[in-house]
Amino acid sequence: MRIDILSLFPEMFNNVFNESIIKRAKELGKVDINIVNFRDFTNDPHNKVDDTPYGGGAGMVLTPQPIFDCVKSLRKDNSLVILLTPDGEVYKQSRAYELSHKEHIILICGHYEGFDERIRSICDMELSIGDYVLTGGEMAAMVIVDSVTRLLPGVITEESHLNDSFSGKLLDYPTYTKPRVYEGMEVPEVLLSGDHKKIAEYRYQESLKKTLERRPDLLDKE
Ligand code: 6GU
Repeated sequence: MRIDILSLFPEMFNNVFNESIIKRAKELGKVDINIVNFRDFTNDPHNKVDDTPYGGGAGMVLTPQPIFDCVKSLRKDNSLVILLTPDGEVYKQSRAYELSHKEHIILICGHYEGFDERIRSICDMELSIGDYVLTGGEMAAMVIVDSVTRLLPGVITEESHLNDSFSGKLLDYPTYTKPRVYEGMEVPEVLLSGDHKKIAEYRYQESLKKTLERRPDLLDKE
C-alpha cells in the first residue's frame, strides 16, 4: 500500500513513522509512506498557502491552488483522496479495515482556521478522529496510518487483530502474564488450567461483561 500525506509540517511525522509497527511495516515493504509539503506546489511568489476569509472572520484559510495541484500530481486511477477535518465522518475500526484494502491513499491535513470549501470537491471521503478539535490534521493522519498499517497482511500476526476491541462488537478480555501473584493480586485460576474451551468461554464472558459496563452502545450496533 502507498500512503501520501499532504502537510505543511512534514517533520511532525518523523518519530511516529520510524518506530515500532509502522517502522517494521515500512522495512518489510508492506507500506510506502510519503510526506508531501504542499507549500512546494504554491504558485504564490511569496510561497503563501493561505489567505483571509471572504466575508470576514478570524484566522487564515488554506487556498485551493496548492492542494489541487499537489493532489493532481499524485492521484492515480486507484487513489482514494481523504480530507482530514473535524466535520468529517467519525473514524471507526470498520473504516480502518476498508482502507487497509486500498492500493493508494492520499491524506490531506487541513491547518490553521480552515480550508477553502472548494477543496472538498477533489476528495472522495472526509474523516474526523473524534469529537474534539485539533490544531491540524497531522495527528489524525498518524492515527489513521497506524490503525491501517497494523491491519496489512503480514505486519502483525492475524490473531492479534482478530481479537482486538472493536473488530467484533466486544471490548478486549483481560490479559495477564508472569508472575502468578503480584502485590497480592492473583491471575484467574482458569487461565492456568490448560483447558482451552474453558479459557475461551471465560474470555468471552469477561469481554461481554466489560462491554456491558463500559460501552453498551457497541452492543446496539447492526
Ligand atoms: Cl481530522 N482534524 C482536526 N483539525 N481536528 C480534528 C480531526 C481532524 N478529528 C478530530 N478533530
